[in-house]
Amino acid sequence: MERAAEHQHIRYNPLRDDWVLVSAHRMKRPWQGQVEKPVQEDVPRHDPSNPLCPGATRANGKVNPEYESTFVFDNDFPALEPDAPEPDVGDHPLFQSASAQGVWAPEHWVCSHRTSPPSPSKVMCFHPWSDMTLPLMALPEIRAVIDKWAELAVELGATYPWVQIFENKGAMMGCSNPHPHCQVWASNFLPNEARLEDRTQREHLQAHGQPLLLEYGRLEAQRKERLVVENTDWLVVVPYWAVWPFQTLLLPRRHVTRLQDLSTDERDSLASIMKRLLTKYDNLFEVSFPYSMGWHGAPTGPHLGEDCGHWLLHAHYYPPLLRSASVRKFMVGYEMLAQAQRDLTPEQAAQRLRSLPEEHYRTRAGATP
Ligand code: H2U
Ligand code: ZN
Repeated sequence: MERAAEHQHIRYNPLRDDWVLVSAHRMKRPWQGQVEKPVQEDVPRHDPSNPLCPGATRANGKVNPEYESTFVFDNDFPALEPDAPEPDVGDHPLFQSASAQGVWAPEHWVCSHRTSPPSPSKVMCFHPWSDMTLPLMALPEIRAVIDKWAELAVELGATYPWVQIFENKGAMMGCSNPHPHCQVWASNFLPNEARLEDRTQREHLQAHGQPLLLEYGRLEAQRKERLVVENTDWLVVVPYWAVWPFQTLLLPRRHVTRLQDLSTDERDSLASIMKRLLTKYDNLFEVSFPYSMGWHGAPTGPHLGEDCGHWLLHAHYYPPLLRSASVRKFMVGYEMLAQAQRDLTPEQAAQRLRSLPEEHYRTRAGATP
């Protein structure tokens, strides 16, 4: 891979069936572009006017309980509602639309003693403190987050075909509230990314007899050059086809297709590997590292009874930062009009992340926590 670090080339992403241009030599160019404002790290631990805090009043007038671990509530400004009216289907193939609501088999919620379907848009607070983030949380606290994710995947996945769990971390990624939280959006349709990954994984299994990501993870575990962290159940790599500078892919070693199928041990080891990865991320530029992350697993709802063996559960981490806490990668010009392009190679990014300490810079001796 020596030559890859010096010469431009394109790499294939089998999960998205597209290509990325790698032009590592561009890292040497001077930067006179946008520099982000320093990230504000002095968030108050409790702010009664923050609607995500324990005991605070939300926009709809509801008061949050004095929660001590995770706390889930229905999004007061949901992008998806269970009872949206049917749209006009369109009068021409070039003007198509379709329903974007929950598909409700009433027997599901009647059987589970519900009188109405669960809201498909949830907010989940990770911790009662606003100045906490996942890498700073204790392992049992992260484990509680994982258990709650799995619970929501079961609850909403009982009928919704796709349950998207995602975290936008940091103002740079559009996060509107510093309190540690994620969102869950469930839909009656497979969103584009899900549809694409369903097709590519299905085709790979048919053509090669092995699930795409299971085969990929095993190869990366042997090759090691893109490995960031690993343990008995999980590995994290900067994927061969990564687009964002420090993008990573979190993969289980076992053929598990959904979050809710993880064993107790796998949940504990997931908490551990998340803490190690996110600590390295924060240590890279000594800043609370912004990213968007999310889980992808086999579709649910009506797909629960189908063979989804082509899927492997995984999480994507997409951080925007490139060369410092203040210089980010932009997906503009060539990326919007031609295809994704990256500067440093995935191997160089993995090497940098691998070499970082696993002790968080804010808790190191002498640091002010
Ligand atoms: P983001 O910062 O990732 O957007 O998450 C905050 C979410 O919290 C956002 O989706 C919701 C917003 O709609 N929210 C409420 O549901 N109620 C409130 O009172 C404030 C914020
Ligand atoms: Zn995916």
